[in-house]
Amino acid sequence: MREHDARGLTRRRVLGIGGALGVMAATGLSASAALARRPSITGAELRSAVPLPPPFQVPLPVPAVLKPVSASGGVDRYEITQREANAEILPGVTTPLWTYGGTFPGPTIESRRGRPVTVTHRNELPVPTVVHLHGGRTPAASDGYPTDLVLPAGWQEHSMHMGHGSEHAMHDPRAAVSELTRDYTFPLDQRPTLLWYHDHRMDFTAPAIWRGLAGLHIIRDDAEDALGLPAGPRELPLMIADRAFAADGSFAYPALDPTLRVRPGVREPYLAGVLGDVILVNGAPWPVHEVDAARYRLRILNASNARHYELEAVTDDGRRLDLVQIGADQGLLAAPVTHRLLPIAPAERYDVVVDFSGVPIGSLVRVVNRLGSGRTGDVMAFRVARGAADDSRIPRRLSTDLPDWRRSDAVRVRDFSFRAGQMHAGHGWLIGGLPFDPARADVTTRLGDVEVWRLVADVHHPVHLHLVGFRVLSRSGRAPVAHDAGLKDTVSLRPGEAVEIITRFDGYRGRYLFHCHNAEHEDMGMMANLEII
Ligand SMILES: [Cu+2]
Repeated sequence: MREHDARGLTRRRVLGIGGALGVMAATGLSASAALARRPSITGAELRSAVPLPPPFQVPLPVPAVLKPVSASGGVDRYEITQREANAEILPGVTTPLWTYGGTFPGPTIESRRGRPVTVTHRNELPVPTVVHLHGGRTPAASDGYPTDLVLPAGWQEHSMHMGHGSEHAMHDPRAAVSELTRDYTFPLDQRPTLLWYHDHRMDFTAPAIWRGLAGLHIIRDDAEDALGLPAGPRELPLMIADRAFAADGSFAYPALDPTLRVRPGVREPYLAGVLGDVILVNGAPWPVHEVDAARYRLRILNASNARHYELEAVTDDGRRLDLVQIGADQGLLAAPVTHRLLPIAPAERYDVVVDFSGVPIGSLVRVVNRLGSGRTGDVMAFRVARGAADDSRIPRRLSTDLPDWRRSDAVRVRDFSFRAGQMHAGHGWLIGGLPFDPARADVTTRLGDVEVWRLVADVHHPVHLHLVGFRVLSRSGRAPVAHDAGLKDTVSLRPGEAVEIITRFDGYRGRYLFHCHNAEHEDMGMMANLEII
């Protein structure tokens, strides 16, 4: 696509803030009511039909680190089988899951910066799958485009007339479909950080993640190792995800087609997003973890489909501990930023250090969610079990390699609205007024170009760009907020907000995506193509 075409497309998409605050069909809120209320939740909550355990009883699991099947030739090779498995998530209750390798979360992959990894995924699930490494700087062929399906054995395309999902797959001439297995190659030539891999199948991403298809991938390098941050057992990945449980112990989900084979979508009350009434951390409900009275590095991911959190660490005597942020989605900040309250939207990651040394031995530090109510107001707890020596530190300078793009570097500015609208004669979520179409060119840009994007929202939309990290330039004309620091790949648009981001499209040419990471919005059209030429 020629550049002037791309510019023409951009002009057609220009929308003022006023445009984005039009009718809010999904919530029934008028624009002024939405602004006044700033609803803390976008979505509707399912209620579990089984008894729920008291908080802070189940120990925090830490996902096992996967061993490579081979490390020869400078490449780490892994194999993961996607399969059904049962887990005891609530004590005494069996929950059937869709898993990577039999567990939820899936196994963690640990890598070194610049050392390539190949993961052979084998699909033994009853539906097609797609793997995306969120935050990865990945060649397009391994980035998990939603129509690049891995089909299970014996899969037949079903009833094309019934679901637009199948039509999309069939009508995307560029789809690279494979049978049973696919090798995903990740060069990992990027800043060290916490990534996550999850399903990204056309029209069915949200229920597939909900059933368990999510895992962590950590990239490290020598410079980060040398900083002296808390490490070993004092570095904990925390994948936070809400779920609800049906009477038979399975994860409840309001899918129109519970087989997830043909018809995409969710029942009407849940069109804005599916929320659960149980908060899982690393797959355990409201867990507790014993810690030393020392600094801990908590690598937090919000893997929820639609739930936002505002996290606080509160001691038994009501004191709020500092959450010292050292990293964002795409790695270390330049310098630490101290928060008392940390908002986290779906797919965002925050790397924080919490110091338990001033907390009385034997007492609890609760991680609470100020956006929750009742049981969803709790996330997990740490029990400070013992005094201990601590030679960790938080350097005042954490990194010196953050990109410093300026507005004047940008060769173009694009505007995108993220809002509710019509899709296939029903409810959809649209970018620039359009539902996703794999065959349409939405953004075409040249490798190496710097661009400013202005994103406006009706309700909450966590916007994610594949391939590249970006920096937040402004929020509704004002300076970014404290937790916008560093290099991000997902930015939380709050209701009625306009956010400017800046990035350089480098890495690889090819077909990528940008989309809302409210997983239900994503399945209902809120994705667009990003073609780098
Ligand atoms: Cu959204």
